[in-house]
Order: sequence, then structure tokens, then C-alpha cells
Amino acid sequence: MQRPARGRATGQAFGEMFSDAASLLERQTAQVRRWLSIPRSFVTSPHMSHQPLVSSVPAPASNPRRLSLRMLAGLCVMAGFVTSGSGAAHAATAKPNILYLLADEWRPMAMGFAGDPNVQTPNLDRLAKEGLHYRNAMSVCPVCTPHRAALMTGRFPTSTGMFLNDAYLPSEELCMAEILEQAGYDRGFIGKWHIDGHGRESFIPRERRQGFDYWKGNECTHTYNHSPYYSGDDPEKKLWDGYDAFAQTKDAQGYLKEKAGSGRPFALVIAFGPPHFPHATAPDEYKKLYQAAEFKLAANVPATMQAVVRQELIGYYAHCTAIDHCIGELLQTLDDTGLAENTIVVFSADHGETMGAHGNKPAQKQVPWDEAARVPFLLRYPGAHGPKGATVKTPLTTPDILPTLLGLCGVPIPKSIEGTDLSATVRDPGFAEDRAALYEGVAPFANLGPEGAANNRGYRAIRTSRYTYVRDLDGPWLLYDDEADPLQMNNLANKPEAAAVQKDLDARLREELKKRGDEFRDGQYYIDLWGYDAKLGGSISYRINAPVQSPRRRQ
Ligand SMILES: [Ca+2]
Repeated sequence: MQRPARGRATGQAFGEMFSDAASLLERQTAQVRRWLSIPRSFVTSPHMSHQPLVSSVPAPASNPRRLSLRMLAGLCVMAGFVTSGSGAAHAATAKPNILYLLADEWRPMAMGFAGDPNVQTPNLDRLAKEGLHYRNAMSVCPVCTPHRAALMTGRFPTSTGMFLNDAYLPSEELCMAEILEQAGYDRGFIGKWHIDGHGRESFIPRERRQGFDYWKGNECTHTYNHSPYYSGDDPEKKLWDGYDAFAQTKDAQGYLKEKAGSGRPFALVIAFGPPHFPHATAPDEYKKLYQAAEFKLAANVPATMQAVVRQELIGYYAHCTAIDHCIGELLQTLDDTGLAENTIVVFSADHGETMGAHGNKPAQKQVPWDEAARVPFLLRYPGAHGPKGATVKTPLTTPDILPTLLGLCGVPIPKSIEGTDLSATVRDPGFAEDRAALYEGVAPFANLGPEGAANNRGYRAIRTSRYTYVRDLDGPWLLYDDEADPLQMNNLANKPEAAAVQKDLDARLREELKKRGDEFRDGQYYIDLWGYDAKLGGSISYRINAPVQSPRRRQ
């Protein structure tokens, strides 16, 4: 067998390292054990890299070679773990921590520093001053489960089959916490998971947590004041005390204080439920901050929708300010514990929300406009970019996030990951501005009402540092110059004056799709290809006792 890229040892010595690794990693997941049971003859070539990479067209899921890639990724991560020193204690002194704050349905413009004249987000404004604001960050498939699956795997929805809500992400997928576990990290998860697909309030046992060890999670709820969760391996449902984000923050502060003295690196993901609707359930003291009549609405909200939008925005902004308060508490804890300097803090969201923009009624997403498909993305890591913040124009899509974090942590990037390591943009915010970030609606199921019904269509799109370009099945659909037209009100698609730009963007979109092996077909094709029992425009049932649906590629 050829040795892996990081292995300086012979095949025999690698076998010994492998044996050592197996004895060291007694707590490793059932998934890694499965890798160990796969014959070594599957290990054929180096598949790890410290360099930024974009994988070639992925093999289909049914191809055994893909299993071998995944197995090899696990082996190489373990080899790296063994060869990097004498164990986790050594790694702990060098590796940064990760605090990943994921909101649900937070529009990218709904932050004070980003120009929203209505919302109050003093703590995010502080984070933007001290960190990097990625202003062209896109949700790869702007709805809940697809984003979360891509965040955890670093892979595209058309590669994992995770493009519908309430699907179960197969345990065989190599995920963020499993990779970090092998690099010596403790891994905590608090809040909304939504990639388990076994019912929205069901207990999620350890083997379905994709590598997280500390667990205060629930699949999906929007009852923020009576919000269920499960703690560790206890299958008894508990309720967060009061407004869930506040209680989750308190729990996370305890985690941070404990880890500060542990001598081990950690990654903590807090996935807040708000500001996802219902908006009226936001805490009263935050709703009092906002008056419907005082809001200044963007010009892309049609007059017919303004009354309902004003009403929804009271609670929406109240949820935002409440979460902003949580973020302030967490930043303070990082300061108090001395963790701030060596902790990568990310604030982002799974997607935005329409809130009337372009005639799409509130409480929806999936459509390709900025309000739904672009996300907030703030990253603070003083060790890499220094004490000051900056705006980053480099476009980013969800699968890029995991390899970027791994790159910042000095953890080898498994070949299964399809996104690009953009950690160079953290060290040099002007890096790689000329790239295209792919995002898509594979089999959308939004309920946009009569005004927006025609917008509920499959699409493939790219964001560059200046333009948004979107194709539907009939051809070019949208083209915006986001610098000149940030509200996306002047569609240049098929306009003679934009012909040269469109030709270039179209070629770049095709190039991105080619990398993914995606021919862009009708949504029902992907539903059938991945074996789902669902109709185009519909979703997977999450009623109690509905069958679990997990993507299994049929060819
Ligand atoms: Ca969501």
C-alpha cells in the first residue's frame, strides 16, 4: 500500500502507528470503527492536503471508492494525530478553539454595522469591529437542514443528497466534530440540530451526533419559551428555563469556563432557534424596543406587503437583539476566562428570510435573493488577523466553512470535503476576491403565497465579489450588479448592456457545476435519484412515527 501524504513512515511503521492510534482512541465513534474494519487494500493513494483544494467531481455514493476515500481520511487524520506529537496535550497548546454561533433565519442585512437603520445589535457591531465581515457569504441551499448538513460535512447538497428538510444525514458522512475529535478536540453542541430526521423532538443517541461529545441538543423546535432538549445520554426530555437562547447561553458559559482550565482545545457550536418565526414570542423587554410605524423599509418591499412586514419585524428584530445580548455575554466570558485571543469566534446563520423583499411574503427562504440566500458571516481570530476588523469581499459558500476552520486550526483537510479552505482570507482579507461561490435551489418547497409562487423554482447560482447570477431550468433568470444595486432591483439578465458580463458569469457557473458533477435537472430528478418519498414542491414528513428518510443514491 502507498503511504498517506502525511505519513513519513513505511507501510509497516504506518501499520504500527495505526495500531497505536487505535489504542489511543478508545472513545472514538462507531463510524471510525467501521473505517478500521474496511480492508487495507482500499487504501490506494494520498488523499490529504494542507493546501487549499477543490476536489474533482465526486464519485457516486454507491461507489466503494468513496468509502475508501472516507476511510482513508479517517486513517490520515489519526496518523496526523499520532505523528504531530505525543498526544492531545501537545496539540492543545498549539490549536485554537472554535466558538461557532449559528442563528436560524437571520437576514444578512439585519445588523447595525451592516446598514440596517432599525435593528439594535451592539455586540455584533463590536464583533465586526474586532473581526472580519464576509459580505458575500451565501447559504449553499438556503433552508435549514441542507445548510446544516453542508456546514457539518463541507460537502454540497447534490453530493450528499441533503437538499430537503428533515432528512437524516447518514452517519457515514465524515463531519466537523469527528474530524476535530481525531485532532484532539473536545466537541460541544447546544441547541437546534435538524439533521437527524428521526422526529423533531426525539432523543438523539450518541451514535447519531456525528462526533459531538458534550450534548444539550434537540432536533427542531420553534417554541422558544417551552423549548425541549436532551442532555447527554439521558433520554428524558427536558425544557430550557425561560427563553431558550438565554438558558442555552448560560449553559455555554459554563462549558467555556470549564474548558478554559482543561488544557485541551475545544469546538463549541451553539445553534440558536431565533430569529426564525414565530416572531411574536420574542421576549417582551426586547419587543418594547421596536415600533412598527418607525421602521424604515427597504425599497424592494412592495407597498402591498409593508403592513404585514412592519408587524413581523417587531418580533423579528426583538429576537435579533435578544440573541445579540447572548453573543455579548459569550464574548464577555471569553474575555473573562482569557480564551478570547486563541478562540475563533464565528457568527452566522443557516439562511436569511424573505420578509416581503421582491414580493416574497415573510417567513420564507430558499429563493436566490440576498434577503434569503445570503447570510451574516463574522469571524474573529486575533491570532490570524490582528486586533482590528475588516470587510472581506471574497465570496464564500457553506461547504467552504469547515475546511476554512480546519485550515485555521492546522488540522489536515479530509478529501471528502468539497469546499475550499479560505483561511488565507483570514490572514489577508484581500485574498481570493476573484472566485465564484455556488449556491442552489435543488428541489425547493417554499410557500411564497400567490404573489411569490412563481419564485419557488429550482435554480443554480453563483456569487462573485461583485455579481449575483442565477439560472433556472429555462436559462438565465437573474443577474445583479451587487455593488451598484445592493437591493437587487435591476435585473440585468438577458439585457444587451450586460451581455459580456453574463457570458462570463455563465461560464463560471458551468465550471462550478462541472466540479460538482451536477447537470442541473428538474428537482424531481434529484428526489428520485436519492430515493426520497416526496413530491416536487413538498418536503419530508416529520409527523410522529413518519418513516426516517436518509439519502441513498440510486445510481
Ligand atoms: Ca433554518
